[in-house]
Amino acid sequence: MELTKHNNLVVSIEAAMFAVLAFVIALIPLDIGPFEAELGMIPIIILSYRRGWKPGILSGFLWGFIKLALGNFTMLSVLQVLIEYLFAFAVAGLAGIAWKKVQKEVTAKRWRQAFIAIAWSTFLAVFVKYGIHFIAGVIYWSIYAPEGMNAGLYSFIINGASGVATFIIVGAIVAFIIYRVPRLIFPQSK
Ligand code: 218
Repeated sequence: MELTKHNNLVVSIEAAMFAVLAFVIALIPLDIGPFEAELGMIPIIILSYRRGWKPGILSGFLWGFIKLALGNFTMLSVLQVLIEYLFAFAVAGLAGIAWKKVQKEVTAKRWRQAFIAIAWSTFLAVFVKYGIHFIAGVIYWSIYAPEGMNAGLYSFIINGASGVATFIIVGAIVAFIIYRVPRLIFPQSK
């Protein structure tokens, strides 16, 4: 097989494998009522530093697709499901916009710089994902708001707290994993 085709195939297979890993890791019950920390973002973000944002987005999309295929989701409307389980999961791969930077700093063992790049790019991915859940929350989830509470405030509290918890936990674990096993983000070329 032509080398670029072979490489694309390897990248797609990795995207699928990391999506399965994300699904499995996210089965760890970290939800407290309506609050959550989305641990499944860990493998998607690591893949996005390994292969870039496009494979990262593909992997996030596949993760959402697996959740839908296995019935691991809450449906309030068809559009809500598409927005919250395909679009919002795909954007986890956005962290990959820092992939060259993260790879460069890790190669040079400039850990402080590497952690800064991991922090802002993980923040970006989490912020956009929970921004989408916030909007979906205002539109679709207000029926669950306590009596008299404004839909926007309710969604902001739920998704804001979940986003902050996700950023802190996922960011710290991704940084720790890359620090301990840097070769995870460097594909072996043959
Ligand atoms: C106010 C509110 N409650 C629940 C949801 C749904 N939501 C929030 C965060 C993450 C996810 C993906 C599955 O973990 C979902 C479906 C919301 N948007 N807003």
